[in-house]
Amino acid sequence: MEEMRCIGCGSIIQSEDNKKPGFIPQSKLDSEETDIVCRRCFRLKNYNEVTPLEITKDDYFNIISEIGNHNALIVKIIDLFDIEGSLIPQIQKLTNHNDLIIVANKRDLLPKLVKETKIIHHLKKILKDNNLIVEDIYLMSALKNHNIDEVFNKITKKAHGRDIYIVGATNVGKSTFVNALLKSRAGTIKDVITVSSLAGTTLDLIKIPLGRNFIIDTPGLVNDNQITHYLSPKALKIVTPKKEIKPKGFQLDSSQTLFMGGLARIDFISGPKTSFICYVSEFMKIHRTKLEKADELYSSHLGTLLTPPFNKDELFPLKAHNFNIRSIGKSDIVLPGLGFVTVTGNVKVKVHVRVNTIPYVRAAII
Ligand SMILES: Nc1nc2c(ncn2[C@@H]2O[C@H](COP(=O)(O)OP(=O)(O)OP(=O)(O)O)[C@@H](O)[C@H]2O)c(=O)[nH]1
Ligand SMILES: [Mg+2]
Repeated sequence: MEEMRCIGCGSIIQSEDNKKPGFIPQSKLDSEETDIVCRRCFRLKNYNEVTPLEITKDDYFNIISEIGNHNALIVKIIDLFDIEGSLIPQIQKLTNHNDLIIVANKRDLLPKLVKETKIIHHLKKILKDNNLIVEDIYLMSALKNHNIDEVFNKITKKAHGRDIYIVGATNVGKSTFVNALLKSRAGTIKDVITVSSLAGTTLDLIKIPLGRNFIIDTPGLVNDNQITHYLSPKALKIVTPKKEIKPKGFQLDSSQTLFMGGLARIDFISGPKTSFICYVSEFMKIHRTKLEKADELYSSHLGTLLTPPFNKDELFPLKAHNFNIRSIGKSDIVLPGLGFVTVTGNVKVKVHVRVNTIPYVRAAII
């Protein structure tokens, strides 16, 4: 008999161990007819209740490297709000150099003003810096159903009858994309695959026949560089924007500091008075203070005035990086996973972010 799989997360259905993926009580299993969902997916979908269960990095690499045995098209989803955290440069090697297409998701979060050509230009540079060779790059919003059909048509054309694997880091929207395709192509009404703001929702391959070939949803790689991986659900709600990011501007003199909650800090070391335009979640609390008071504020008010973090578990040391920005135009200081801050002209800044996340400066995308 063919093994049964949970349609929500891809796990093999079992009734032996309720701590392992795919668990469903035997009594329920006997009464169930089609489209079985495991208890974890049932609780997530119906009560938004999280049962922590992560696949290990080894499991992930085993599942993904299996793709390398097939002649397939790899569609790698990137989160436009955390490009670096969701890049996974090793994906090309892991999938045995099958053809690779990049789809940058969550376009709805970036201001409409941002030109697509600028985003693509920026992505191309990052991909090149990471030695990734890609067939094409598309932008979409899986959640807002923006560009879904266009992306589907393009990837099916490129697939030439091969199966299409949807891969990427956790939380980039792989399952949301496959659900959107099912709605638009197969006429399903509800989300078939479980999606959530939790990292590691999909646990195994989910193979879906669509048109001439299969589309296969895959688990995401939990990436140590993704700041969101270290935050509690409460903090995640603050850090993750829900809609188009609206800029918040601060006129700063040098020797002033901006705190993004207690998660990041930008010290304006030197340069003429200028505006720091913050593109972060609408819920993020931004504090301005004098540079000379910043250390004291951080040590005495972290977790109270400066939140998130909210509790000891999500405390992590910040590491400082110096940038001497020389530009006749605008530059973005990118705080991976949190957003970016646009400055104009020549400014010297010190950027403090969580160790393991690397901030950087790019030509402004707006
Ligand atoms: N704003 C926005 N949010 C999105 C978009 N696509 C997905 N999301 C949200 O991102 C979160 C993760 O979505 P999933 O589809 O579960 O992500 P995934 O890549 O399948 O994650 P794993 O299965 O954990 O690897 C959910 O809260 C989605 O609602 C999008 O286009 N825009
Ligand atoms: Mg998923």
